[in-house]
Amino acid sequence: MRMQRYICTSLLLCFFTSLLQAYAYPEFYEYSRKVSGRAINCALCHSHGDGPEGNGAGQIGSLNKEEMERLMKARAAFEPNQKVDSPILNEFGDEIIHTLGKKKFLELKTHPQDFAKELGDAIDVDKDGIKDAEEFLDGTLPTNGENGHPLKLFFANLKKNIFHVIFAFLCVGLLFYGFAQWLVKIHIDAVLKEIKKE
Ligand SMILES: [Ca+2]
Repeated sequence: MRMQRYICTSLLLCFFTSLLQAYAYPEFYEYSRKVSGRAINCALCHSHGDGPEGNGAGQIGSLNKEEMERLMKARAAFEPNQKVDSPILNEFGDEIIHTLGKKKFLELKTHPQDFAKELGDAIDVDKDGIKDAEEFLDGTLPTNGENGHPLKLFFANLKKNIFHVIFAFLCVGLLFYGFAQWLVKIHIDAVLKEIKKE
């Protein structure tokens, strides 16, 4: 009886261990790291910077029942366009599964160079103006609006604030014009005074 209980417990443990297997997919961030030269890691797609394994917030070991249900639902989202809210993925990770579907995502493991193309240019979860597929290739974080390729961020911010920039230039231009006119008037007055003296 004790032996049967031991076997059952072991089997259950094996089952839950396989169920809880972390499923980090380093192929993607390793490719991003290779093409960008930047030190991107699990934080690219996961809630926790160290990835899904562990007991920290956003890691497998800390999930409660409701979070486990969300995790299982996300892992079963094999086809695209399903609502995904995985507790171990960040917003970008959720969006990948939503856009591609788990099946397509797993297929891309063997050719991560096609990941950006498949993801397309419709997603920008941090709304910094740089598409997430580009951020993947640039090795920057799609979930951090202040983390991006410096030049792309500059132009994206310029585009976002173009009316403010134009207005600021107009104000500065008018200020300089007024100042120049004032200097010209002072000069003319001084010349006229000199003429009158003569
Ligand atoms: Ca972005």
